[in-house]
Amino acid sequence: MTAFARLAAVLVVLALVAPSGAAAQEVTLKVVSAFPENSLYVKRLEGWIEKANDAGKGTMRLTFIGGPKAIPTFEVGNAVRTGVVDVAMSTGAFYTNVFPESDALKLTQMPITEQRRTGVYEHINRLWNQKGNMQYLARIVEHQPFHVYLNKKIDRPDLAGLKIRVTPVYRDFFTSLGATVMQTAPGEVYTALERGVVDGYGWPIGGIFDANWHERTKFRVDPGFYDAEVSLLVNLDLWKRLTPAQRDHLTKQALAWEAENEFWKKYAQDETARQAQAGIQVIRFEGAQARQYVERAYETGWAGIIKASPEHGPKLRELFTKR
Ligand code: 173
Repeated sequence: MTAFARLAAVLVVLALVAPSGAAAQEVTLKVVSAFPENSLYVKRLEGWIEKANDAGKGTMRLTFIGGPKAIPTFEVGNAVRTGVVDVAMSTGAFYTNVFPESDALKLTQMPITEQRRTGVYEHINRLWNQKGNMQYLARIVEHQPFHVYLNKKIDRPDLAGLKIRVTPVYRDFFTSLGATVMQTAPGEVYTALERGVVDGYGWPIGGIFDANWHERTKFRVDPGFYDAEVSLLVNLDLWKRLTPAQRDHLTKQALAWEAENEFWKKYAQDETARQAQAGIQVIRFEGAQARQYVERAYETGWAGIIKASPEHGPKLRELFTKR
């Protein structure tokens, strides 16, 4: 062998055993969920991770660490901010302790596709970068209005004398309707109902069967209000460290999942029917009363956001409100 051939052979071996090119690196990311393991959200997350890993061999591997048993619901935001985890599935209401604007995502009145087209997504992501040290990767739940679920009957929009389980999503609205509110993570709702600690709870149209809350639910109040948001968040330092190929892969996979959001429209219909079948009665406000109820939800919701963030709240309201 010539010296040149020997050198070439050595280089080939080196390239095989010690890949130095970024393209050859597989990075492993830790993923957590702020929602319980038994939720449909987590089932869909696990399915997504499997697909992303199949497509990402040699580029990126996502490992699911767990739900609130691994990191408590209201700690997940800080875990992403500090890089204790790399990726989280959560909702803004669960990380207002990181920055209060997070809870405003419930108030978006246009689909995420439109948010991306019109620059609203860009605005959100910049704020999430700055205030949360997070990349706002994708919104993977929408078309899911929130409702009040009750075990005591009401005949007008008045929750006086009732104790209602909340998160920040519902706090200002339900308080303005006279409720006494008690915050819990989703994982504590069943026990609170079982013990009669609460007379009802806020939750989207879908999901009350996941942990058998339907067994402890007599009424749903219509109409719904806002739009449930669940999103994928990535620690920003990690995001910046990824190679372009890794970022592209993660973005592509997240967008593919986000593109499935039509799913939630059918799911809302199915869950409505399932609730009726389970004997859950509907308390329905009609006409002007229904309109005022929803208006009040947005008024009190935005008042809460703007009070917490006079700096960013008004702009978010402008961007998120359908004209
Ligand atoms: O826990 C909640 O009621 C809540 O805030 C929420 C937010 C988004 C989806 C589902 C629940």
